[in-house]
Amino acid sequence: MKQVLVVGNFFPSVLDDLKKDFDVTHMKDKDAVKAAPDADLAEIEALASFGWAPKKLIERLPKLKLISSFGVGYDGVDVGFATKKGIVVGHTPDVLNDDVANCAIALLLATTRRLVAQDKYLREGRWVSEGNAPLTHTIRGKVVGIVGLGRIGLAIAEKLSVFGCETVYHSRSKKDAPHRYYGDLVAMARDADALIVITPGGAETEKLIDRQVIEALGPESTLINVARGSVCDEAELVKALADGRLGSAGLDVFEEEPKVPEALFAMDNVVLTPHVASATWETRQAMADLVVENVTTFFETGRPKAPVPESEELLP
Ligand code: NAP
Ligand code: 8YV
Repeated sequence: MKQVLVVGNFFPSVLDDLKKDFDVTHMKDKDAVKAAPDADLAEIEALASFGWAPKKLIERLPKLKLISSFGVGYDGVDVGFATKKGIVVGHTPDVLNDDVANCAIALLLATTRRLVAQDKYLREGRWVSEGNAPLTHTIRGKVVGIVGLGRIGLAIAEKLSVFGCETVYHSRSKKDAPHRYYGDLVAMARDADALIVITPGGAETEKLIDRQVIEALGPESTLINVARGSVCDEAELVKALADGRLGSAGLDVFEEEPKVPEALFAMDNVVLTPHVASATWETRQAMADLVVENVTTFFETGRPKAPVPESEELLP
């Protein structure tokens, strides 16, 4: 029987389903893997993890053929090194588009309508002592710039149309989409009332949202980041919010999760969520099922159900 290493707190169904066809070793976290003797890893042919497969781990798995990663983003997988070693990578695209897009829209509305601050205002008794809470801003008629019009970006654009927003977008290449394309991100930020960032993480997009983009967005506008913390220059973002050079922000992702800059905690113009955009029972189950399917289809057919593009050169 082929050996599969499962790392992390997966739903029990993942272990139960894999055990039907494979000899499964479960390690609860990265530290358990780091502490495991090499002999325990010597026969492993597939790895299932929460987006974690650095070069150091891959080097310790001499028979590895497949990495099945939970999550659509695989910036924590050294896909370049894996591909060089002939190791295929699978991930969990599409099944999470709807919930991640919902979270982006929820953050946009919660931030522009100051929902968290309004809730606090009421609970603190200020409605009674000070009267009606301050007015906020509508998103109807506003220009929303999507940074990364991929699977999730398109789902966000579709939902934005219901709210009467004008959607524009930036990515490296122009898409076949009915929205205005900006090759220049700073120009888009200048024209937009809000940016929603939904690109992959990793070196290519590191600090794509830098001081220049933040300042072009400006004091009346909103930044929503549901991509990766690395995509935004967090220190610049915190400074711009504190100085009033950026109007507001809704953030699901951070540079050093689970650490979040404490300066943000006191800001009423900021809404924070702990990397939960895909975190519904339904979507997480669909992602878990796809992690299993990637392993089973790979060993049956030579192709995981959802390979990352970089693995295509290795596949039949
Ligand atoms: P996707 O379909 O591959 O779309 C990614 C988009 O980003 C593409 O339009 C791509 O277009 C653009 N892009 C890539 N590199 C870029 C760059 N350097 N500059 C500008 N645009 C760039 O991916 P997806 O399925 O929509 O997922 C996107 C990302 O969302 C994931 O990789 C993950 O990081 C994040 N995510 C976060 C959560 C969460 O819980 N917060 C959940 C799911 C996903 P071009 O190639 O033309 O540039
Ligand atoms: C996952 C995500 O929850 O899919 C992604 O890229 O960021 C989230 O949906 C996260 O990767 C869990 O490991």
